[in-house]
Amino acid sequence: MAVKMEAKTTEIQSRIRTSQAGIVPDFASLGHLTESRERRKVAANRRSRAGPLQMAGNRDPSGEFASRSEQEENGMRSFAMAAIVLIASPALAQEASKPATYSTELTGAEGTLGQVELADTPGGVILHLSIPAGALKPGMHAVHFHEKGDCSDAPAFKASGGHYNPTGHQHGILTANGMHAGDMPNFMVVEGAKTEVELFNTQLRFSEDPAPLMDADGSALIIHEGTDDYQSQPSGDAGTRVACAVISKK
Ligand SMILES: [Cu+2]
Repeated sequence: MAVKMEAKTTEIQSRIRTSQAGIVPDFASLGHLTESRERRKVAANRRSRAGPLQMAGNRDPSGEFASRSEQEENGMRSFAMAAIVLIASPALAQEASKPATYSTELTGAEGTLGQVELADTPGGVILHLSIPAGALKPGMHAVHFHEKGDCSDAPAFKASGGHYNPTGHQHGILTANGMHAGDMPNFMVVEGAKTEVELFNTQLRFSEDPAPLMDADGSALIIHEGTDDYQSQPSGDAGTRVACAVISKK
């Protein structure tokens, strides 16, 4: 299960990275993907309009019978093309819609500690963390979505509540009745290096059931001092909360 999730995350990352020259997979790159699909759609429409005219110009003038059957054929072709365009349009329009995004600051014990970017996709929520060098202790850290959008009690960050778990599961990807909707893999902070992490959570959406991040009391993104063991109850024995970000309806 862990391997499957990792593979999915890798696929998303490589899709985003290959779409743009930059290393940082900002959400403009998603727009770039949909933009090129839009261009293909326009080109396909142009071809379908130009097609029958070009074929009429190439008509063989030697026999009326032959040109009539060609005309019929051309008519059939343009009808078939129109049908394809009509069938394809709803799917293309759906693909072209850009995901909703949300940006918020990550707060530590002494103020701003980094940046959080979220994107709401048909398959789940993409989380992108940007944390400057030196802001977090080097090593592996747990990261979860917690149940309330409240980071007002720094440095404890207990006001954010427990893990976001609207579906009533146990904590951890290694647990039989797991996992919480807010559970995610640990990430690495390298000494002296900026941290850029991208995770994909298939259980969450911005506002759709069964696990909307932007419900009445919002949610919080919490980073812990230690590592999630993916099985201890109720929160993976991940240690103190060291950073918090509010996620709520704007
Ligand atoms: Cu947590």
